[in-house]
This record gives sequence, structure tokens and C-alpha cells, in this order.
Amino acid sequence: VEVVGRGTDPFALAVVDQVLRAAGATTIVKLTGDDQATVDRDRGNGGLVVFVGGPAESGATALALAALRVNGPEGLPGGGYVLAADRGVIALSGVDTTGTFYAAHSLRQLFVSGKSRAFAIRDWPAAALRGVIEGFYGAPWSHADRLAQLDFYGRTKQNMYVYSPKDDPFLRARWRDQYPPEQLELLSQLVSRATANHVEFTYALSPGLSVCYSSDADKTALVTKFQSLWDIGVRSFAIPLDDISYTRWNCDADAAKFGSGGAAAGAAQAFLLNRVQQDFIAAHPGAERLQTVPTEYYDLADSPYKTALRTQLDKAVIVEWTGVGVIAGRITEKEARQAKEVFGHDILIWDNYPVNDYITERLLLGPYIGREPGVAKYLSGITANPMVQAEASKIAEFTSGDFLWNPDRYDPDASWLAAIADLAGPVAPALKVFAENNYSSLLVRLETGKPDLDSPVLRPLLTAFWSALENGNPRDAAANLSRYLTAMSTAPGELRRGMASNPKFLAETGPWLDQVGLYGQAGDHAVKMLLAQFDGDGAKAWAERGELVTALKRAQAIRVETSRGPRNPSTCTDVCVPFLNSALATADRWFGLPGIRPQPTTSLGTYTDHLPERMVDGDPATYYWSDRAPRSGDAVGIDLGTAQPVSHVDIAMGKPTSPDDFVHDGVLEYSADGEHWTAVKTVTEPVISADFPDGAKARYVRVRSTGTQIFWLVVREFTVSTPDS
Ligand code: LTM
Repeated sequence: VEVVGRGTDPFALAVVDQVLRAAGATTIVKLTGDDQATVDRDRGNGGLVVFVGGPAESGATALALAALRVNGPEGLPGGGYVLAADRGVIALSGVDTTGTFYAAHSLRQLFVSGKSRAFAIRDWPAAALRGVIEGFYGAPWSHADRLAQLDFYGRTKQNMYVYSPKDDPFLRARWRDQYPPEQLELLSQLVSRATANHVEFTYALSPGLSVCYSSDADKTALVTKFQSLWDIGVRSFAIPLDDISYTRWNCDADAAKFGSGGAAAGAAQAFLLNRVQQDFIAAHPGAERLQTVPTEYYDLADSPYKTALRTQLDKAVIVEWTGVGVIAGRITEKEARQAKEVFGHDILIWDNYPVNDYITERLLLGPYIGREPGVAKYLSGITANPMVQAEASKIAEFTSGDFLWNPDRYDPDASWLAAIADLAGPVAPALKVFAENNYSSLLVRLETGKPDLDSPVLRPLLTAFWSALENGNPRDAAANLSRYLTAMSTAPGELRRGMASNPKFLAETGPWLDQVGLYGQAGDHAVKMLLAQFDGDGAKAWAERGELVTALKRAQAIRVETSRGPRNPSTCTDVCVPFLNSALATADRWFGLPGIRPQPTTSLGTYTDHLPERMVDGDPATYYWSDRAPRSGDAVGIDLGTAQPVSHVDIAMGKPTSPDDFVHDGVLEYSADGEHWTAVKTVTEPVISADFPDGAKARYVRVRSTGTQIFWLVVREFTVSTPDS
């Protein structure tokens, strides 16, 4: 029996229904608690009686709590609740309807975990605003992604979603245009789903690329657009002004009215925002507070721009800030307090984690770290900016939501394991292996001030294996290492089978899954190769070497299309490839092969998929292509892994269709330690063939530009020979 009131939250009730049915209830009777006699009679019938609704929703729950000797939720912050159970009675009582909804989700968690039948929980969030801002560059999330996200926020007790995808034309490039009806209908579905999950849907319009701040017409265009969203139920609005120029006006009228410089930009933005605040937000009872992202969103240094915002922007407006740095490694309590002072407004953090639009070859699957618990005291809240990969973002989102609920008790590692279990269910162990090989980010651990690195489990296993091999007793360490490498190689298959009901996750992570699997395979062959060599079994070692090289090549040939062009995924970063190269170098010494396995080095970026690896792939038809012309000091070359005797170098730059793409003015040089360099010859031609001086030892060989070049750089092959090769 469910005992409800007239105001009981229907969405909380739906969750309770699901929980009871999943627990085996076949008949659920709903009674209104207003009729105490009815409730008493039913309790006498011996069924489970569930009271749903806080003081504002149902009068009956208070009586049930009193009978259970548990205090009600009165006085808790918004979203707080009391959940209690004993002797066939369960009571869910939120301080508001959101609190009751959260109580229902906590009940679900308790039922799933099979924990005790008698409990009394009093729970509330530390931060008022907790959620996600879809604010990245690149392909916006799909409608299905967003619906799934909103459900996820609801059950992880996050109450905010900001709709701000940079590449939705109706938000930035064509911000003045009204949505076509079919798109408005989709937004309307998102708003309804957000409501059902007690999530505030914030609509963020970014006019900064073309707006004329002083123009009546543009203010009207903004308000008209907001009104169209208000009409479909949106009650929360933002005007982000990040990633725009404030040294250039979009109209002469702004120059005439505000002048120039940072103070003028702040004044212009405050002028427009204040008008929207007055003409739209204040004129719409029920509207949430307006939010903005200032153009200086990434630091704490006071400036004429920030002074203008601080003194002229309406105090009702909430200002978003990313912490110190666009991707803040850590955010301290002190910084949060300073942000409030410097910007002079309530602060909402736009946290650029796990967003990967600036490193599209990586997935960021580690936990949320580096934010001091005390930040919640000074902030309105935090919204995390996620990855293009919506489903994979849930790992980090789960943990940031967890932090915001109770930062003092937050344990990133425990939260991360819970996030993985939540996403993968029975195949959580495989997801854990996958995630720990896509783990590093720019965030740092509060305890150490250092970032998490990729492959935290694999690293010590490798170290133990190398030292055991050197000590002549490699079996146990090899077995431990192989067990983990096998888990890496089987993880893709296990996840593809075990998470078949989440095809989106599998599709968006596919190239990374394949690569982790192949590195696992290659690593396993490396261990077998080195053990065979240890046993003196050359034939087996050679066969394993072949398998290793095949798997490594396949891993490095994987491509993923991203907003920054095609990329080779980067998993197990700085661990797998160096291990495989060292294993090959060790084996090749034993086989009597030259043992040179150069890694490409470059100070330049890469144009599309013409990756640096292509200058060491032995194929002159493929090439590395820089993404700009080399400046003085830029260099391209190879790293041989260890300092060793070198005899000759051949370099082929340029290509038939871009014959000038070479270093016209440079020097060829080598170094054993990367610090002290010896020049071999000056470089003025695209093709170089040179001998090293007798007795030369090098780990690094490079061509360094000594002047500013006009042309980009193509390197087809960069080959170094040893005296015995
Ligand atoms: O961080 C902000 C306020 N703006 C942009 C984001 O849209 C972008 O996703 C991140 C990460 O590249 N950096 C920004 O500057």
C-alpha cells in the first residue's frame, strides 16, 4: 500500500512503484493519507505500507515518521529528505518534492544493494546546483543522449543541465533565428524529461560572435528567443560570453557608446545582461536567476573588465568561472572565495572535466579530483563540462555529482568504482580495466598535487616484471603481468557482450576499446617473447615477436574521426608503447638485430592524419605533415630510446605536390641526453644523407629550424643507421 497526499510528487511515486515492483510487489494500492482511518485499517492488514511525500505533499507521512520515532525533514536545505523504515512501514519525506524524489532513489539504491530492512536516513546536498553543462566544441549530443543523461542526473541526484553545445547553430552563429517547430518540439521533450527528473533545464544563448550590445533590436531578439523557450516550459536562462573577442566590436554603435578596452567590454556586457534581467527575467515570475559566462572566465586577476562587471552587472545574475585556468588542475576553497570577491557575484563553476574537445584522441574516464571540499561553501554549485561521448562521460559525471552532494565524505576512488558498477553492472571488472587505461587528465590529486596517470595497475606490474627478469626469476611477475594484460585483451569482448544493452557506449568508445584490447594482446606476446628468450627458445621468441609487432601495428593504425580531424586513439598513454618498444629492443639485442626502434619527435602539430609515426614507418609514400610553418627553434626528429653508436642518417622531406615543404634554413644535430647537441651539418635541401662523426653516440637526432620558414613541413622518412646495421 502506498499512502500519498494530494501534493505527492508523481515522479517520486513512479520511482517507488518501480522499486516495489522490482522487489516483487504484485498489487500496489494507493490510498490518500488524508483519511487516517483508512490508513490505520490497511496497516492492520499486514501488507507493506509506504508513505510517500514530505510535509508539503502529504500529511500522513509525518504521523508515520512519528510512529517510527524519526524527525521530519523540516529545516533541511532544498533537496534534503528523510527516509525511514521499520516493521512493515517505509516513509519517504522530502523537505520539498525534489527531496521526496531523492528519497525514492535512495530507496531504490537500498533495495538494489539488498541492505537492511530497518533504517533511518537523513540526507541533503551540500551544493545547491549540481550537474552538467553541455558546453563543448564538436558534435553536439543526440536527442537520445540527452534524454538518457537527464534520467541519469535524476537518479544520481543532480539537478541542473545547461543546454549550451558550442556547435548548435541556433545558439551561436544563428542565435537570433527562431527554432523551426520540429526542433522546438525536441527541446520541449527535453524540458519535460528534465522536469520528470527534478532537473532544471537551463537554456544558454551565446550571442557574442555578432551581438551589438547597445542595440534595442538585439536585446529584443534575445528576449524573443528566450520567450519561445519559456513557452515550452524553460524557466532557467543563461547568456554565455566565453570564447569571443572583446577588443573588437560587432557594431559602430558599441564603440561610440562604450569606447574601447576591457572596461568598455565589461560595461557593454553588463548593459545588455541588465536589460535582459529587467525586461525578461524580472518580468517572468517563476524564472530562475539569469546566468552568464564572462569573457574572462579563467582567472582571478582583477582587471578593468572584471571591475566593470563587478560594479555594473545586476547582482541577481550568477557568474560562471572555470577556476584558475581553462582546465583547472585544482580549485581551492580560497580561490572560490576570491572568485566571489573579484567577480562580485554569486559563482557557479563551469568545470572543464571530463571535456575532451581539446584532446580528441583521449577518453577521460578517471574520477573527479582536485576540488577542495570547502569550495561548496562559497559557490552556488558546479556544472561539469563533459565529453562528446555522452555515455562514457557518465563515469566522471557520477563522481562529480557525488562530490557535490557530500564533499566532506567524498572518496574519489570509491566513487569511481561505484560509477563503473552503475554503468557496467555485471561487467564492471572489464570496464574498470578499460577505464584505468583511459585515466589521466589535467586534474590533480589534492593529497599529492600530481595528476593521475594512465594505467595505474599496469605500471607497477611492468616495473616488477622488468626487475624480476633482470634478477633471473621472472615467472611469478610474468604471471601477474600476463593476468592483467589478458584482462586488457578480453575487456573489449566482455564489454561488447555485457553492455550490449548500451550500444551507444560501445559505439562511442569502439576505437579505444579496440586499442586497449590490442595493447593487451601485444603486451601478452611481449611477455611470452621475453620468457621464451629467457628459456633459450629462439623459435618461440621469434614467433611471439611477430605476433607482438602485428598487434602493435594494428593498434597504431586505428583511426577515429574527431572534430579536430582523424586521430589515433591514445590509451594506456606513456605505458604500453614504451613497454612494447623496450621489449622489442631487448629481444632484438638478443636476436642480434640492430635494435633501433625510433620514435618520432616534433615541436609542431599535425595536419589532419599525417601523424609523426609516418616518418618512421619505412614507407616513403606516407609522411608526417606539420600544421604550420616551422619557426626558429622548432625541430623534428627521432628518439632512439637509449644513447647508442650511430653512423648515418637519411632524411627525405617535401613531396611531389608540396616540394617546398621542408626546412630551408636549419641544422642537423644529435644528442645523447637531449640537452647537449652536436651539429652534423646545415640544412638547406629537402633530402639529406649524412655520416655522423666517428664514435658518435646519440639517443636523439633532429633537424632544427634556425630561421622562420614560409612553408609547412613534410617528412617522408627519417632513418638513422648504427655501425653494425
Ligand atoms: O570553458 C569555457 C567557458 N569555454 C570553452 C569550452 O566550451 C570548452 O569546451 C573548454 C575545453 O576546451 N574550453 C573553453 O574555453
